[in-house]
Amino acid sequence: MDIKNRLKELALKNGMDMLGVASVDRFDGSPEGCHPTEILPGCKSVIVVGVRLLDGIIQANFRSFEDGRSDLKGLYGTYGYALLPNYELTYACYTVAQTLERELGEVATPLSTGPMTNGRQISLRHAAVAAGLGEFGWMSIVLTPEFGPRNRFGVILTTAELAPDPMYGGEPLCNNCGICVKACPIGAIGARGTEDKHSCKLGDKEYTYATVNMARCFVVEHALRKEYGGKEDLVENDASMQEVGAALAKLPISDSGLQHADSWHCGRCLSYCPAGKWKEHFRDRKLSNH
Ligand code: B12
Ligand code: SF4
Ligand code: SF4
Repeated sequence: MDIKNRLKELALKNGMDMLGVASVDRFDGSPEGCHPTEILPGCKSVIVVGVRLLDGIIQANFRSFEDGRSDLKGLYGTYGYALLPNYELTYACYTVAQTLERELGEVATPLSTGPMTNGRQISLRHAAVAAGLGEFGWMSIVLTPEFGPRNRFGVILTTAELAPDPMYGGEPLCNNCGICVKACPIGAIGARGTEDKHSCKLGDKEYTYATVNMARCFVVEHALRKEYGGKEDLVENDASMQEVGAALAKLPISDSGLQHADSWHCGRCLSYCPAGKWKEHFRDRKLSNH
Protein backbone atom coordinates (compact mmCIF):
# COMPACT_ATOMS: atom_id res chain seq x y z
CA MET A 1 0.00 0.00 0.00
CA ASP A 2 1.41 3.44 -0.86
CA ILE A 3 2.13 5.85 1.98
CA LYS A 4 -0.87 8.11 1.26
CA ASN A 5 -3.37 5.26 1.44
CA ARG A 6 -1.65 4.02 4.57
CA LEU A 7 -1.98 7.46 6.18
CA LYS A 8 -5.61 7.58 5.17
CA GLU A 9 -6.29 4.16 6.66
CA LEU A 10 -4.51 5.23 9.84
CA ALA A 11 -6.57 8.43 10.09
CA LEU A 12 -9.83 6.50 9.63
CA LYS A 13 -8.76 3.97 12.28
CA ASN A 14 -8.16 6.91 14.60
CA GLY A 15 -11.71 8.20 14.33
CA MET A 16 -11.40 10.44 11.25
CA ASP A 17 -13.76 10.46 8.26
CA MET A 18 -11.41 12.01 5.70
CA LEU A 19 -7.84 12.85 4.79
CA GLY A 20 -6.59 15.00 1.93
CA VAL A 21 -3.21 16.30 0.80
CA ALA A 22 -2.32 19.74 -0.58
CA SER A 23 1.03 20.64 -2.15
CA VAL A 24 2.58 23.65 -0.44
CA ASP A 25 2.43 25.83 -3.58
CA ARG A 26 -1.35 26.06 -3.04
CA PHE A 27 -0.59 28.30 -0.02
CA ASP A 28 0.95 31.17 -2.01
CA GLY A 29 -0.85 34.29 -0.82
CA SER A 30 -1.05 33.19 2.83
CA PRO A 31 -0.88 36.05 5.32
CA GLU A 32 2.54 36.75 6.84
CA GLY A 33 3.51 34.18 9.45
CA CYS A 34 0.83 31.73 8.28
CA HIS A 35 2.59 30.15 5.31
CA PRO A 36 3.35 26.46 6.05
CA THR A 37 7.08 26.96 5.32
CA GLU A 38 7.22 29.70 7.99
CA ILE A 39 6.15 27.10 10.53
CA LEU A 40 8.04 24.09 9.14
CA PRO A 41 11.01 25.10 6.95
CA GLY A 42 11.17 22.76 3.97
CA CYS A 43 7.45 21.85 4.23
CA LYS A 44 6.37 20.27 0.93
CA SER A 45 2.93 18.84 1.76
CA VAL A 46 0.01 19.86 3.98
CA ILE A 47 -2.09 16.92 5.18
CA VAL A 48 -5.61 17.66 6.41
CA VAL A 49 -7.72 15.25 8.45
CA GLY A 50 -11.42 15.82 9.12
CA VAL A 51 -14.05 14.41 11.44
CA ARG A 52 -17.83 14.67 11.07
CA LEU A 53 -19.97 15.88 13.97
CA LEU A 54 -22.54 13.45 15.35
CA ASP A 55 -26.12 13.94 14.09
CA GLY A 56 -27.19 13.17 17.66
CA ILE A 57 -25.20 16.15 18.91
CA ILE A 58 -26.45 18.55 16.24
CA GLN A 59 -29.96 17.43 17.23
CA ALA A 60 -29.14 18.32 20.86
CA ASN A 61 -28.50 21.84 19.54
CA PHE A 62 -31.97 21.78 17.96
CA ARG A 63 -33.53 20.80 21.29
CA SER A 64 -31.81 23.81 22.79
CA PHE A 65 -32.65 26.25 19.97
CA GLU A 66 -36.19 24.98 19.29
CA ASP A 67 -37.44 23.54 22.61
CA GLY A 68 -35.65 25.85 25.04
CA ARG A 69 -33.60 22.93 26.48
CA SER A 70 -30.52 25.04 27.22
CA ASP A 71 -29.49 22.34 29.71
CA LEU A 72 -28.61 20.17 26.66
CA LYS A 73 -26.30 22.76 25.10
CA GLY A 74 -23.28 21.45 27.00
CA LEU A 75 -23.52 18.24 24.94
CA TYR A 76 -22.42 20.27 21.93
CA GLY A 77 -19.61 21.72 24.06
CA THR A 78 -18.40 18.23 24.96
CA TYR A 79 -19.00 16.19 21.80
CA GLY A 80 -19.23 18.80 19.05
CA TYR A 81 -17.04 21.73 19.93
CA ALA A 82 -14.44 22.06 22.66
CA LEU A 83 -13.61 18.59 23.83
CA LEU A 84 -14.04 15.40 21.79
CA PRO A 85 -13.55 16.51 18.19
CA ASN A 86 -10.39 18.36 19.21
CA TYR A 87 -8.95 15.46 21.18
CA GLU A 88 -9.72 13.01 18.37
CA LEU A 89 -8.19 15.37 15.81
CA THR A 90 -5.14 15.85 18.01
CA TYR A 91 -4.59 12.08 18.38
CA ALA A 92 -5.11 11.51 14.64
CA CYS A 93 -2.66 14.30 13.72
CA TYR A 94 -0.12 12.88 16.18
CA THR A 95 -0.41 9.34 14.78
CA VAL A 96 -0.06 10.51 11.17
CA ALA A 97 2.98 12.62 12.12
CA GLN A 98 4.62 9.74 14.01
CA THR A 99 4.17 7.44 11.00
CA LEU A 100 5.73 9.95 8.61
CA GLU A 101 8.74 10.39 10.88
CA ARG A 102 9.17 6.69 11.79
CA GLU A 103 8.58 5.18 8.36
CA LEU A 104 9.81 7.85 5.95
CA GLY A 105 12.39 9.62 8.11
CA GLU A 106 10.72 12.91 7.19
CA VAL A 107 9.79 15.76 9.54
CA ALA A 108 6.11 16.17 10.43
CA THR A 109 4.61 18.98 12.55
CA PRO A 110 1.00 18.53 13.68
CA LEU A 111 -0.79 21.87 14.31
CA SER A 112 -3.36 22.97 16.91
CA THR A 113 -6.90 21.84 16.26
CA GLY A 114 -8.91 24.47 18.17
CA PRO A 115 -10.03 25.26 21.72
CA MET A 116 -7.99 23.34 24.32
CA THR A 117 -4.98 22.91 22.07
CA ASN A 118 -3.22 26.26 22.27
CA GLY A 119 -3.95 28.60 19.46
CA ARG A 120 -3.86 28.66 15.69
CA GLN A 121 -0.95 28.65 13.27
CA ILE A 122 -2.51 28.56 9.77
CA SER A 123 -6.10 28.76 8.63
CA LEU A 124 -7.45 25.19 8.81
CA ARG A 125 -10.32 26.24 6.55
CA HIS A 126 -7.96 27.27 3.77
CA ALA A 127 -5.97 24.08 4.28
CA ALA A 128 -9.09 21.87 4.02
CA VAL A 129 -10.09 23.53 0.75
CA ALA A 130 -6.51 23.31 -0.59
CA ALA A 131 -6.48 19.58 0.23
CA GLY A 132 -9.62 18.98 -1.83
CA LEU A 133 -11.95 18.14 1.07
CA GLY A 134 -14.59 20.75 0.21
CA GLU A 135 -15.36 24.40 -0.54
CA PHE A 136 -15.97 27.55 1.50
CA GLY A 137 -19.65 28.08 2.27
CA TRP A 138 -21.01 31.65 2.43
CA MET A 139 -20.78 31.44 6.23
CA SER A 140 -16.97 31.26 5.74
CA ILE A 141 -16.33 27.76 7.06
CA VAL A 142 -15.81 24.71 4.84
CA LEU A 143 -18.63 22.57 3.45
CA THR A 144 -17.87 18.95 2.53
CA PRO A 145 -20.11 16.99 0.15
CA GLU A 146 -21.14 14.47 2.81
CA PHE A 147 -21.42 16.50 6.01
CA GLY A 148 -21.89 20.13 4.89
CA PRO A 149 -20.25 22.39 7.51
CA ARG A 150 -20.62 19.76 10.25
CA ASN A 151 -16.93 18.79 10.22
CA ARG A 152 -13.81 19.83 12.10
CA PHE A 153 -10.29 19.71 10.72
CA GLY A 154 -6.69 19.13 11.81
CA VAL A 155 -3.42 19.71 9.91
CA ILE A 156 -0.02 18.02 9.71
CA LEU A 157 2.79 19.85 7.90
CA THR A 158 5.48 17.62 6.46
CA THR A 159 8.70 17.69 4.47
CA ALA A 160 7.50 14.53 2.68
CA GLU A 161 6.54 15.12 -0.95
CA LEU A 162 3.16 13.37 -1.23
CA ALA A 163 0.93 13.29 -4.32
CA PRO A 164 -1.56 16.17 -3.88
CA ASP A 165 -5.30 15.48 -4.13
CA PRO A 166 -7.25 17.42 -6.76
CA MET A 167 -9.16 20.42 -5.40
CA TYR A 168 -12.93 19.91 -5.15
CA GLY A 169 -14.47 20.37 -8.59
CA GLY A 170 -17.97 18.91 -8.24
CA GLU A 171 -21.37 20.61 -7.97
CA PRO A 172 -21.21 23.84 -5.90
CA LEU A 173 -21.72 22.88 -2.25
CA CYS A 174 -23.14 26.26 -1.11
CA ASN A 175 -26.55 26.97 -2.67
CA ASN A 176 -26.60 30.64 -1.57
CA CYS A 177 -29.76 30.09 0.46
CA GLY A 178 -28.82 32.64 3.14
CA ILE A 179 -30.02 30.35 5.95
CA CYS A 180 -26.76 30.89 7.87
CA VAL A 181 -27.23 34.69 7.69
CA LYS A 182 -30.82 34.42 8.95
CA ALA A 183 -30.00 31.83 11.63
CA CYS A 184 -27.30 33.97 13.22
CA PRO A 185 -28.93 35.69 16.23
CA ILE A 186 -26.54 38.66 16.20
CA GLY A 187 -26.01 39.42 12.50
CA ALA A 188 -22.36 38.32 12.55
CA ILE A 189 -22.37 36.89 9.01
CA GLY A 190 -22.35 39.42 6.15
CA ALA A 191 -25.56 39.32 4.12
CA ARG A 192 -25.18 38.37 0.45
CA GLY A 193 -24.92 41.36 -1.85
CA THR A 194 -23.12 43.42 0.79
CA GLU A 195 -19.45 44.30 0.66
CA ASP A 196 -19.03 42.32 3.85
CA LYS A 197 -17.08 39.56 2.14
CA HIS A 198 -13.61 38.16 1.46
CA SER A 199 -12.08 36.72 -1.69
CA CYS A 200 -9.06 34.48 -1.87
CA LYS A 201 -7.22 32.46 -4.47
CA LEU A 202 -6.18 28.88 -3.70
CA GLY A 203 -4.38 26.97 -6.43
CA ASP A 204 -6.07 28.19 -9.60
CA LYS A 205 -9.47 28.70 -7.96
CA GLU A 206 -11.02 31.92 -6.64
CA TYR A 207 -13.42 31.82 -3.67
CA THR A 208 -15.68 34.43 -2.05
CA TYR A 209 -17.30 34.11 1.34
CA ALA A 210 -18.81 36.36 4.01
CA THR A 211 -16.83 38.26 6.59
CA VAL A 212 -17.73 36.96 10.03
CA ASN A 213 -17.73 39.61 12.75
CA MET A 214 -15.61 37.87 15.36
CA ALA A 215 -16.65 40.16 18.27
CA ARG A 216 -20.34 39.53 17.62
CA CYS A 217 -19.87 35.78 17.29
CA PHE A 218 -17.93 35.78 20.57
CA VAL A 219 -20.81 37.58 22.36
CA VAL A 220 -23.14 34.68 21.50
CA GLU A 221 -20.67 31.77 21.68
CA HIS A 222 -19.45 32.85 25.13
CA ALA A 223 -22.96 33.82 26.26
CA LEU A 224 -21.94 37.34 27.25
CA ARG A 225 -25.62 38.38 27.39
CA LYS A 226 -28.67 36.77 29.04
CA GLU A 227 -30.49 36.33 25.71
CA TYR A 228 -27.73 33.89 24.64
CA GLY A 229 -27.74 31.84 27.86
CA GLY A 230 -25.48 34.08 29.99
CA LYS A 231 -26.02 34.91 33.65
CA GLU A 232 -25.80 38.67 33.05
CA ASP A 233 -25.51 41.27 30.30
CA LEU A 234 -21.75 41.88 30.24
CA VAL A 235 -21.49 43.75 26.90
CA GLU A 236 -23.76 45.32 24.27
CA ASN A 237 -24.57 43.34 21.11
CA ASP A 238 -22.31 45.61 19.04
CA ALA A 239 -19.37 45.53 21.47
CA SER A 240 -15.84 45.93 20.11
CA MET A 241 -13.31 43.08 20.33
CA GLN A 242 -11.58 45.04 23.16
CA GLU A 243 -14.82 45.21 25.15
CA VAL A 244 -15.44 41.50 24.51
CA GLY A 245 -11.87 40.72 25.63
CA ALA A 246 -12.33 42.73 28.82
CA ALA A 247 -15.63 40.93 29.57
CA LEU A 248 -14.03 37.52 28.96
CA ALA A 249 -11.14 38.37 31.30
CA LYS A 250 -13.63 39.16 34.09
CA LEU A 251 -15.68 35.97 33.67
CA PRO A 252 -15.37 33.61 36.64
CA ILE A 253 -13.74 30.21 35.96
CA SER A 254 -16.44 28.02 34.45
CA ASP A 255 -17.55 25.04 36.54
CA SER A 256 -19.17 23.29 33.57
CA GLY A 257 -16.19 22.13 31.52
CA LEU A 258 -12.49 22.34 30.91
CA GLN A 259 -12.49 25.78 29.31
CA HIS A 260 -11.91 28.90 31.42
CA ALA A 261 -15.04 30.35 29.82
CA ASP A 262 -17.50 28.20 27.89
CA SER A 263 -17.43 29.03 24.17
CA TRP A 264 -20.01 26.58 22.86
CA HIS A 265 -23.26 28.49 23.26
CA CYS A 266 -24.07 28.84 19.56
CA GLY A 267 -23.30 26.91 16.37
CA ARG A 268 -26.63 27.86 14.74
CA CYS A 269 -25.06 28.60 11.32
CA LEU A 270 -23.34 25.20 11.28
CA SER A 271 -26.42 23.35 12.59
CA TYR A 272 -28.97 24.72 10.08
CA CYS A 273 -26.92 24.91 6.84
CA PRO A 274 -28.72 22.61 4.37
CA ALA A 275 -25.52 21.41 2.67
CA GLY A 276 -24.57 17.77 3.21
CA LYS A 277 -28.07 16.23 3.06
CA TRP A 278 -29.42 18.21 6.03
CA LYS A 279 -33.02 17.36 5.05
CA GLU A 280 -32.39 13.59 5.12
CA HIS A 281 -30.38 13.75 8.34
CA PHE A 282 -32.59 16.08 10.36
CA ARG A 283 -35.95 17.07 8.86
CA ASP A 284 -36.93 13.63 7.53
CA ARG A 285 -36.02 12.12 10.90
CA LYS A 286 -38.14 14.77 12.64
CA LEU A 287 -35.16 16.10 14.56
CA SER A 288 -35.81 19.74 13.62
CA ASN A 289 -38.98 21.78 13.02
CA HIS A 290 -37.29 23.79 10.27
C1 B12 B 1 -10.61 31.99 15.90
C2 B12 B 1 -11.62 31.01 15.33
C3 B12 B 1 -12.96 31.39 15.38
C4 B12 B 1 -13.39 32.79 15.79
C5 B12 B 1 -13.07 33.81 14.73
C6 B12 B 1 -13.23 33.35 13.31
C7 B12 B 1 -12.77 34.44 12.37
N1 B12 B 1 -13.67 34.85 11.49
O1 B12 B 1 -11.63 34.87 12.40
C8 B12 B 1 -14.92 32.60 16.05
C9 B12 B 1 -15.16 32.56 17.52
C10 B12 B 1 -15.81 33.69 15.46
C11 B12 B 1 -15.18 31.24 15.41
C12 B12 B 1 -16.46 30.78 15.21
C13 B12 B 1 -16.74 29.55 14.68
N2 B12 B 1 -15.85 28.57 14.38
CO1 B12 B 1 -13.96 28.81 14.43
N3 B12 B 1 -12.09 28.85 14.42
C14 B12 B 1 -11.23 29.76 14.78
C15 B12 B 1 -9.80 29.22 14.58
C16 B12 B 1 -9.31 28.67 15.92
C17 B12 B 1 -8.80 30.22 14.01
C18 B12 B 1 -9.26 31.05 12.81
C19 B12 B 1 -8.15 31.97 12.40
O2 B12 B 1 -7.84 32.89 13.11
N4 B12 B 1 -7.47 31.61 11.32
C20 B12 B 1 -6.22 32.18 10.92
C21 B12 B 1 -6.43 33.49 10.15
C22 B12 B 1 -5.11 33.97 9.52
O3 B12 B 1 -7.28 33.17 9.13
P1 B12 B 1 -8.51 34.07 8.67
O4 B12 B 1 -8.63 35.30 9.48
O5 B12 B 1 -9.67 33.17 8.61
O6 B12 B 1 -8.04 34.39 7.19
C23 B12 B 1 -8.14 35.59 6.46
C24 B12 B 1 -6.84 35.97 5.82
O7 B12 B 1 -5.80 35.83 6.69
C25 B12 B 1 -6.76 35.10 4.57
N5 B12 B 1 -6.06 33.82 4.64
C26 B12 B 1 -5.79 33.05 5.72
N6 B12 B 1 -5.12 31.95 5.36
C27 B12 B 1 -4.93 32.01 4.01
C28 B12 B 1 -4.26 31.14 3.13
C29 B12 B 1 -4.22 31.44 1.77
C30 B12 B 1 -3.51 30.53 0.81
C31 B12 B 1 -4.85 32.63 1.30
C32 B12 B 1 -4.82 32.95 -0.17
C33 B12 B 1 -5.50 33.50 2.19
C34 B12 B 1 -5.53 33.20 3.54
O8 B12 B 1 -8.10 34.83 4.26
C35 B12 B 1 -8.98 35.27 5.28
C36 B12 B 1 -9.76 36.42 4.76
O9 B12 B 1 -8.94 37.50 4.49
C37 B12 B 1 -10.07 28.08 13.53
C38 B12 B 1 -8.99 27.00 13.52
C39 B12 B 1 -7.86 27.41 12.57
N7 B12 B 1 -6.63 27.29 13.00
O10 B12 B 1 -8.10 27.80 11.45
C40 B12 B 1 -11.48 27.63 13.91
C41 B12 B 1 -12.42 27.09 12.85
C42 B12 B 1 -12.40 28.00 11.64
N8 B12 B 1 -13.72 27.23 13.49
C43 B12 B 1 -14.54 26.27 13.23
C44 B12 B 1 -15.90 26.24 13.63
C45 B12 B 1 -16.65 24.93 13.46
C46 B12 B 1 -16.51 27.39 14.13
C47 B12 B 1 -17.97 27.56 14.53
C48 B12 B 1 -19.02 26.83 13.72
C49 B12 B 1 -18.06 27.15 16.01
C50 B12 B 1 -19.42 27.04 16.60
N9 B12 B 1 -19.91 28.08 17.17
O11 B12 B 1 -20.01 25.98 16.56
C51 B12 B 1 -18.14 29.10 14.40
C52 B12 B 1 -18.52 29.47 12.96
C53 B12 B 1 -18.65 30.92 12.72
C54 B12 B 1 -18.57 31.23 11.24
N10 B12 B 1 -19.71 31.33 10.57
O12 B12 B 1 -17.47 31.37 10.72
C55 B12 B 1 -13.89 25.18 12.39
C56 B12 B 1 -14.47 25.19 10.98
C57 B12 B 1 -14.63 23.81 10.40
C58 B12 B 1 -15.15 23.92 9.00
N11 B12 B 1 -16.18 23.14 8.69
O13 B12 B 1 -14.63 24.66 8.20
C59 B12 B 1 -12.35 25.55 12.49
C60 B12 B 1 -11.55 25.33 11.22
C61 B12 B 1 -11.76 24.70 13.65
C62 B12 B 1 -11.52 23.23 13.31
N12 B12 B 1 -10.63 22.60 14.07
O14 B12 B 1 -12.09 22.64 12.45
N13 B12 B 1 -14.05 30.59 15.11
S1 SF4 C 1 -21.76 30.55 15.62
FE1 SF4 C 1 -23.69 31.64 16.07
S2 SF4 C 1 -23.09 33.79 16.46
FE2 SF4 C 1 -21.35 32.77 15.43
S3 SF4 C 1 -21.65 33.21 13.25
FE3 SF4 C 1 -22.61 31.19 13.65
S4 SF4 C 1 -24.76 31.68 14.11
FE4 SF4 C 1 -23.61 33.61 14.29
S1 SF4 D 1 -26.58 28.12 4.91
FE1 SF4 D 1 -26.88 28.33 2.68
S2 SF4 D 1 -25.73 30.22 2.14
FE2 SF4 D 1 -25.02 29.60 4.18
S3 SF4 D 1 -23.20 28.37 3.77
FE3 SF4 D 1 -24.93 26.92 3.93
S4 SF4 D 1 -25.65 26.64 1.82
FE4 SF4 D 1 -24.32 28.47 1.84
